[in-house]
Amino acid sequence: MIKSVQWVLFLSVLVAFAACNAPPVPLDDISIEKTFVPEQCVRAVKVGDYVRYHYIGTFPDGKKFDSSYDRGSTYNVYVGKKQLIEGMDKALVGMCVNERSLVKIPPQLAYGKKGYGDLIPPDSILHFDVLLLDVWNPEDGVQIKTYHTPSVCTRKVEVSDYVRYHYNGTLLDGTLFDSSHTRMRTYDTYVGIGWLIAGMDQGLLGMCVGERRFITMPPSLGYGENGDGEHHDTYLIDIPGQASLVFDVVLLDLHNPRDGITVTNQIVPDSCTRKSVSGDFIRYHYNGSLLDGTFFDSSYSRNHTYDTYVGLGYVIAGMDQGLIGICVGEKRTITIPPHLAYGEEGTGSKIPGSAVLVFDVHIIDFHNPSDITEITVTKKAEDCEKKTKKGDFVKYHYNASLMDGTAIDSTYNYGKTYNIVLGANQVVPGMETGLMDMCVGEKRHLIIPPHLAYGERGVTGEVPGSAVLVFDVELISVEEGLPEGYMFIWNEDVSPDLFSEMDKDNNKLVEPSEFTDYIMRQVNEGKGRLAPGFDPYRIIDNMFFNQDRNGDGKITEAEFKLKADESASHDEL
Ligand SMILES: *[C@@H]1O[C@H](CO)[C@@H](O)[C@H](O)[C@H]1NC(C)=O
Ligand SMILES: *[C@@H]1O[C@H](CO)[C@@H](O)[C@H](O)[C@H]1NC(C)=O
Ligand SMILES: *[C@@H]1O[C@H](CO)[C@@H](O)[C@H](O)[C@H]1NC(C)=O
Ligand SMILES: *[C@@H]1O[C@H](CO)[C@@H](O)[C@H](O)[C@H]1NC(C)=O
Ligand SMILES: [Ca+2]
Ligand SMILES: [Ca+2]
Repeated sequence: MIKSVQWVLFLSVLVAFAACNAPPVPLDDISIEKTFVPEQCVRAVKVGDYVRYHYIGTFPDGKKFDSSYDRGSTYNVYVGKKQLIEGMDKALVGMCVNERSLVKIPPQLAYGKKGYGDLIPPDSILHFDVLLLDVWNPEDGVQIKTYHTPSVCTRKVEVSDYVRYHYNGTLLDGTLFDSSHTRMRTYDTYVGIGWLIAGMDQGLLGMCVGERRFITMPPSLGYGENGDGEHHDTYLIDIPGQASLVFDVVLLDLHNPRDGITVTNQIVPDSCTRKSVSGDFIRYHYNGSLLDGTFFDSSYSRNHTYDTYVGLGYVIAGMDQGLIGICVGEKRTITIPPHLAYGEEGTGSKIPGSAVLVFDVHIIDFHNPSDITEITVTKKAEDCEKKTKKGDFVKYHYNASLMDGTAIDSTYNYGKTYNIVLGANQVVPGMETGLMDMCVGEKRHLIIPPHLAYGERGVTGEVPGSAVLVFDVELISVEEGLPEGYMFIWNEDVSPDLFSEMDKDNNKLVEPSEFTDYIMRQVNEGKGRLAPGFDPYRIIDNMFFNQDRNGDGKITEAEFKLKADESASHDEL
């Protein structure tokens, strides 16, 4: 054990002796040992390039005479322009960024016989441990390398456009100096009008939303000779002087302040007789997304249409415009620049400032508060003697749906007609109108606005609020009503002896049963008529009640006369 240690020591002394005393091995030329070669070399240094590099200068014995690290900044210089010792000018050519080499330079390619002041003795061989960090050429412009192209690109960035993008900014050696991600928001700016460093102003032009590219620029188009230390609070590191910059950019949004809305992907139904105008009330479904496809909201998620007036400022300006001139059933994509949407502020957590919004809309229905029931006769009656009027008792079939075709109800489901007295508020006002002046056998198509149907509230589970209704009706039968205000009329002259005819048991009182029997008999014999469509017994009870002035359940002859003399009410005999 001991022996071998001595052996090692002895050897090392020998080597040291040789290094000190033997004359240096004469070098004709520089020698380069590459100690690190990066996987990729985008560009090798050429004569005339400008480089930034770190180095440690030592003598062959290891003694350090200089180091850029000690000065805390890279050495920046043109290559091949005799600004460096000849050996260095040679050694740097062909180097790649991030490459590290040990360069040995003989004195004739360094400081020669003279040496350099006190620092470099005459005839010194110099060793430089060099790490190349940056290379550019004064001829360089912006270099753009797109590495992801979106499948659709309807528009490319032009001068004076406003863009939102994410980026990572690195130096050429990969050192990250800034990223929009660290601020967790996009970088939002005008392009091409000097809001950005020149390299970005140029490098963003022609970009599509969704595109990803590397934008590489020389310092003249970046932060120049002095770099940038002013953004200390936002940047991860200061940008050194004379540094090339590489921005990895993904474009998320793009518009021009002069933009209006755009309408695309229109699918207009074949039959469109009416287009929305300002002041209409629209019910529609929508999917909302940002320009890069990020979804932010949908009416479908609420299972409810979005309902609003259009053109009156109830919605964002772009939507107010985009919903004009639209048909029921139409689908369209409305793209809205931020100044017609939520502006520079954005809204909520999902719509960033200056965001362009894309709405895919589907119009379910619309109406105007001044609309009346729209009646279209779809089948005329063969012969029509009488047309329906107020008070008539009508029987009809209907199929009801919403404007988008959703079925709501149909009499065919119940296998029987729907029966009403017209004008008696038994159906919604729009339906009353729709069934007037109609002939038996006639068919009509009715479009009823919500204010003449179920209003803003609708019918839970059946009719949505503010829905326009569509009815196809067929009139099956009509029973003519009595003149307005009458519930019973005589077809013939009234018997002069009415009271005694009613008072069957002759006790000088008309009891309810006597009254009812009598009226029903007149109706059955065709001498009198009750208003159709109502419960006859309720009408008769009502008549009795009117006649029985003192409310004792019996009508006396005096009560009978008194009532007959008045003739103010119609429900009398
Ligand atoms: C920037 O870096 C982040 C985080 O490493 C990465 O998710 C993103 O894709 C990079 N590129 C861009 C253009 O944001
Ligand atoms: C919407 O309707 C679907 C299916 O009927 C249901 O699963 C969902 O919970 C509803 N969403 C809301 C917000 O009501
Ligand atoms: C909204 O998105 C849903 C789900 O992708 C889709 O079914 C619906 O048709 C879309 N609506 C419109 C108006 O584009
Ligand atoms: C209602 O729909 C049924 C079945 O589609 C049809 O046979 C009938 O004619 C329709 N009625 C009206 C009044 O349109
Ligand atoms: Ca009696
Ligand atoms: Ca009485």
